[in-house]
Amino acid sequence: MTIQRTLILLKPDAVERQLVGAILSRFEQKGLKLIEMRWFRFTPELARCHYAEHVGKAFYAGLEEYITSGPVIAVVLEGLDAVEVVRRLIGPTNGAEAPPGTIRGDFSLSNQRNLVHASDSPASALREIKIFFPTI
Ligand code: FUP
Repeated sequence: MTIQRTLILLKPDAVERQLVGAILSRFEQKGLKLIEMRWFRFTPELARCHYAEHVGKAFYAGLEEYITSGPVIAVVLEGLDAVEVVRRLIGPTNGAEAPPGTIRGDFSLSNQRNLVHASDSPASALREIKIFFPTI
C-alpha cells in the first residue's frame, strides 16, 4: 500500500452532460485528493499521443473524433493505491457492462462515451501526468 498519484480525464460527454460535479464528488467522497486540474481541448496530435496504444485499431477514428469533439478536464488525484482504487471506481470500459456503483456503470451505456479516463498502471500514470501537467 503506497500513496500514489493518477491521472483522470473527464471526457467531452461528461462536460456536455453536466456530470463533472457528480463524477468528481465520487473521487472526493472516497478520500482521494485533487492535486491539479485544468481545462483543455484535445487536438488530433494530442489524442494520438495519449491513446498511442490504440492508434491503428478499428475504433481509433471514432475515438479521436469523440475525444476532440469538446472540452475535457484533466485531474491529478492522490491517495492510497490511487491507480487501482480509481480504476475500480470508474469500472470496466463498456458502460453497459460496468457494475452499478461504478461511475461508468451508473452513468454510461456506451463502450466509447464512457465519461472518464483513468491511468491503468503506475507507469501509465507517470507518463500521462507528464503529458497533461509537465511542470509537476
Ligand atoms: P479504458 O482503459 O477502460 O478507458 O479502456 P481502453 O484503454 O481499452 O480504451 C480507451 C478508450 O477507447 C475507451 F475509453 C473508449 C474507446 N474504445 C472504443 O471506442 N471502442 C472499443 O472497442 C474500446 C475502446
